[in-house]
Amino acid sequence: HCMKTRDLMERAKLAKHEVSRKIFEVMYQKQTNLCLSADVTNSKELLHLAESIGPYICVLKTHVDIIEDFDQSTCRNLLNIAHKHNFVLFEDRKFADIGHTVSKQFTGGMFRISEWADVINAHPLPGPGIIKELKNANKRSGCLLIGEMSTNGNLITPAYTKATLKMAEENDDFVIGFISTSRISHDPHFLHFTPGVSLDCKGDGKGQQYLTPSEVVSKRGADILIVGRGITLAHDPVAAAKVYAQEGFSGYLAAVDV
Ligand code: S5P
Repeated sequence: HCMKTRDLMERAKLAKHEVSRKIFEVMYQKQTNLCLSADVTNSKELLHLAESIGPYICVLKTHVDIIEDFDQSTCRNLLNIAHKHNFVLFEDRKFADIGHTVSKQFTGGMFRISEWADVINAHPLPGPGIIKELKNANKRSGCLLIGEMSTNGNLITPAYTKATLKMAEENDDFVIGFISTSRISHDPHFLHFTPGVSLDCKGDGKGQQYLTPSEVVSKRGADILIVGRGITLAHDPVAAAKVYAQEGFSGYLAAVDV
């Protein structure tokens, strides 16, 4: 049983959502569990990162609301690159409001996230209404619940994380996993994405706390490592991405289930 959940094609079969199935398949096909957090502030830089680092990632994570020159062509181009290099798009909007509001934030405004994002995320803080309304707005995207955060002094408690798991289990036709810093569920169909990953830094002086790729994958049980500045600010981002991808995936294969 121990190695079973490390078997990506096995997990793809167990997936309850089209998007998690796709992610497991991409991880298997490309032998990578790296998610690039492409936190840059203009479209050209974003598309350049997607094009150059695309071959080494399974997921590209965006914060579209920090892009100064955003328009719908940014998303169209990003979708084309995602298709070409076989990765999925994750908009890290962290929905956290009442159902009525989040459904508008998800589908409308300038960003029309539901039209292009394969993966979105939400804080479970407001209660199950947030999940229900996001799902009603567009169930083709898969949702990650934020069950833990990487930042120093965050207010999340073990009871909150446990309640997050329950909410995920009750909505597992839409919730595909978690943002977390440890393994929240032993159910192999749920994905665990872990941010706060760096090979060089322990923190950023602004609350972010870092662990290494092997720590998050081997010790914390992450499926996918989220790396931002460790790659984007590296002297050679492509070379850095290759190192993170290699460390992350070898750690994933070697890890026993935690
Ligand atoms: O708890 C969290 C959750 C997230 S999604 N801590 C995080 O750092 N993130 C995101 O991961 C954050 O918004 C940023 O986009 C990325 C980490 O970036 P880095 O540059 O610190 O690697």
